[in-house]
Amino acid sequence: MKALCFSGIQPTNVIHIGNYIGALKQWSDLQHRYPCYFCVVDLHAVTVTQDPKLLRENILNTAATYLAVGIDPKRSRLFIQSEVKEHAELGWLLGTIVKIAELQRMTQFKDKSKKRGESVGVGLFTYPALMAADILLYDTTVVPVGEDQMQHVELTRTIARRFNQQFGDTFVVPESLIQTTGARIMGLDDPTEKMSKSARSPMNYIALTDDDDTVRKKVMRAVTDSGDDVSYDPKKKPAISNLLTIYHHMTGTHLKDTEKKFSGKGYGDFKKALAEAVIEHIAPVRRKIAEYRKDPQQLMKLLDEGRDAACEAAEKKMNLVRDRMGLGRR
Ligand code: AQP
Repeated sequence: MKALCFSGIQPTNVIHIGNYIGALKQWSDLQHRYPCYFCVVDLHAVTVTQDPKLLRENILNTAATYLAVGIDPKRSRLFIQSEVKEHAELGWLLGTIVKIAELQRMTQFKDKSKKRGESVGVGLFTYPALMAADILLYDTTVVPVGEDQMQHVELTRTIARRFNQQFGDTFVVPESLIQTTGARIMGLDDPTEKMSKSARSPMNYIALTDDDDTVRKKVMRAVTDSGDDVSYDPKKKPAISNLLTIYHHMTGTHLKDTEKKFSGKGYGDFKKALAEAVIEHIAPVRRKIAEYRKDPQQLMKLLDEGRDAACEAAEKKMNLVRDRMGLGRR
């Protein structure tokens, strides 16, 4: 069986360094090991209210970000989820396979619905069925995910096995591929919650499009712990440990070496170094995003090509699924 990788990001806002460390950075390496499908998952984005004009902007910015971090359209298929209709169709069908109790156990749904109360739509609840469809449509074998998405990949595996048992061998059962350090980057304004695109304040995250001064301001204002020693201890010092983790991912420096380097220097010096490390890493990405956005024709052409290739594979799989389930006419 051919190894294949699928992943996606919701175009719900600007992409932040949590998305970069937890997902994008891995993707650009993975494409050298596997054929990859990288999708802008706009159907997932609308599971919470979006402004239509802004959503279109965010879709193109997200696609430009994929390219800017090094996703190579010659190696990988880059496309927009809603442009391949089979995602929605298979999402519906898998919704008939997954159990309500399984969806109720999803911690991401619990967290997101707690914040939104009565206004939660059914789509947010059935989100994992659509995510399973995204993955299973392409015979994906590996799914690079942050810790927060692991539960959804586990459920995808359950759904695939159940479908195969009920209707015969149809889907490949995929594996999660997770980074051990820095899989969960926490908010700069609150190290007890993960950094999130839809955070209330932009002080929560560093966007890949933030200019240098904004990065400096956000890092310098990031919440710290009591005391002043720069040491890694996620339980006792969650804020500084989070900043150390980001520093590690920006510079490749081991945590112990960074602790040594800043021993006796206090938080201020460390934060200044962190801000410069982040800038050095993301400023070229920001410039490339701007270049892709300035040349819409190139971006559109690449997205057309990605869509066509994805459609071809998805159509083939859906023909098999319809056949196995006895839908429609032959
Ligand atoms: N804080 C994070 N640390 C590490 N990885 C993260 N990811 C997200 N936040 C962090 C990883 O980024 C990928 C894309 O995520 P998504 O857009 O599908 O949705 P999400 O996980 O819900 O990301 P956000 O930023 O929190 O968006 P909103 O606020 O819109 O829900 C995933 O691989 C995820 O693990």
